[in-house]
Amino acid sequence: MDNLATKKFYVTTPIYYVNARPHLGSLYSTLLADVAARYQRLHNKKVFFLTGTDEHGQKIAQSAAAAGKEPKEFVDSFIAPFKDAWALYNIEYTRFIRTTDPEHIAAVQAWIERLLVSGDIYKSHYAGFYCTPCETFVTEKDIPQESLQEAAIPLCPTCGRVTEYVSEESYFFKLSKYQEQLLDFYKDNPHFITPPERMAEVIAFVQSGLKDLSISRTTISWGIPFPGDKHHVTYVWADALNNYITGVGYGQPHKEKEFNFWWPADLQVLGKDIVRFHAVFWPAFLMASHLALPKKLLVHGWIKIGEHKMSKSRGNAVDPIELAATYGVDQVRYYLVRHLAITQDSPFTYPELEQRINSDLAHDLGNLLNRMITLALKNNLSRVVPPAELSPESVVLYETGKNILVRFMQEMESGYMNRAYAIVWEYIQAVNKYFHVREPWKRVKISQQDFDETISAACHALYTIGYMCLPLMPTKMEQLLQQLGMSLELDKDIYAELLSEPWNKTFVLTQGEILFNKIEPQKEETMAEEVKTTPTITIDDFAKIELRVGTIEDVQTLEKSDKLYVLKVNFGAFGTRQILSGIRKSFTPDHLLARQGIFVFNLAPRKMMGLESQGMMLFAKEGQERLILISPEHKVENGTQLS
Ligand code: ME8
Repeated sequence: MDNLATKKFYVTTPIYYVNARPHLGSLYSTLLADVAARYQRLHNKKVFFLTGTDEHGQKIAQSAAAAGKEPKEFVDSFIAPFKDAWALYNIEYTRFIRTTDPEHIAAVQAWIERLLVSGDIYKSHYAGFYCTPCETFVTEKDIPQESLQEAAIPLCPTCGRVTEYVSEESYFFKLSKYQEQLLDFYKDNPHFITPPERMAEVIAFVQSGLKDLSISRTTISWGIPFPGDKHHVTYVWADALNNYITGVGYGQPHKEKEFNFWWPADLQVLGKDIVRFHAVFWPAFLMASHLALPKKLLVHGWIKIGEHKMSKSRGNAVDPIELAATYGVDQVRYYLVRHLAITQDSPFTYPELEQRINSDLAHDLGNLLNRMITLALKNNLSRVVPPAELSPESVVLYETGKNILVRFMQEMESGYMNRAYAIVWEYIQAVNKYFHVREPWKRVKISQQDFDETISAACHALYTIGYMCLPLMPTKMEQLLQQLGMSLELDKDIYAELLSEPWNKTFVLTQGEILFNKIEPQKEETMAEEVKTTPTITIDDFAKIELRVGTIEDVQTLEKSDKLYVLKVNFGAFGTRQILSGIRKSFTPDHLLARQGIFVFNLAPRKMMGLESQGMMLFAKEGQERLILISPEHKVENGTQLS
């Protein structure tokens, strides 16, 4: 929790190319940054949240020409769609930077001038391949050998599209000079990149040898003019990456104090497609400028539709505006941040989104709040004062809450926001169970005092949950807190307070609107009308099937199949088994990990795609395709048999 030591938090998103409207992928990065920013504000930190748009380069110039517009007019037309989408999703950024902002342009030019003087930028000649969609020079070692042999023009190793050969005078950044310094930095800062697997890729890339980086072009004109040489414009990444410092005042003398306060960034959020630019080029630019390096890069995977990355160019992009209109802003925020695995690629599916809204939000959380308030008010309890003493069950709930809060904060600090919210849901389940066990609807007939105590404990637990979920669902959680009679307190470190305070609050309950309505699942057109049944079997037939509970400890995808997951399932004393399951369309790995399920344990092993499956996982099947995970009501010992 290193960031808690300082009172400021500076977070950035990638700046998005403005050749199309924002889609779910750009929303995802921006949401992660927003949740981090809101979380840190609740720690009473001063927060600067920078996002914006990347507006120069060949790709934008080509898109503008195709649309019959001047580049500036073209890029201007996309600013409102971005700002409107972010406003709709309650993205609370501090500044929206555009790389066409005059102060950014001046600061990038001053940066180049300084590095020309120091010798870190020099003029030479570039001959090689360029990928316009990625706006990147493709170095020889990146080009797959087959691609070199098969065609005169190689394909881009990142996006697989045809590159173009360029041979022109160019300015270079002395990237090679920083190879050792970069490797030392990674060694000294092993947590620089979350997740650590990406760090290994970056180190391998740098170890394989760095070439100097071309940072200017002579054959395009839509870019920042290169200072002192009118034939050149700045290559997009030398322009774009610097937004992270110019956005907080770098190179602007009247903003020197501001810059020194905010820099270095505490968290930079980005997708795995641009990790090399951020983990290699960007630190080297900063080293050359004698500036501190960012504290952490949070590198997330891709949102996929089926097998493909969601992208503007593929035409499979989901529109965040339409999604919010159908499902609600906070519901979409919840689903993306909680259910997409930050560390891996995750499929986006409507059934999964609907299922999460119905089960996690409407059932687990919304219903809990609603049931508790309805019951209290029905029994004339609206002002809930803290009890003189907590019952043993409430003490457990209290202690669990503190423990959950510590684990939640650890995951938030290290960037694993999906895991942090999985932990919050553990607590929501615990509160539901507490309510179920305490049976306040029966208790009220025996002891009013006991009833009041139970309601107070549930209110305190929901209050903690409300603040943990506030960064994720700001509107809904403000409503939740209001129904508990609490107004938002934003001028203190609320998490420190929640951690240290006893349950001593007085709540004033009011019945508000239902927080989350259930979604009527979209009807499957092909759904069979008649109810099918199978012939009856005898009890002896049934006794042949051995069903056991196991915990899923690992989920791997199979390259060759778009349906199968390879699960590692722990059956306790019965060992760990590999089980293949064709459920990729219904669940993300994150949804399955650490969950208990029911398995046919004595099914004869069979081979699928060359791998042995040693059992079968059971699901409830709604309609043609919708699978619902079946778990024991509460955790049981792995290997427990069903009877
Ligand atoms: O690369 N899943 O801009 P860009 C998850 N201008 N995230 C996705 C995504 C997907 N399917 N598609 C896009 C650029 N993203 C440069 C960045 S930064 C100095 C310059 C997100 O518009 C993800 O964060 O292509 C990815 O890195 C970013 O959008 C790329 O946006």
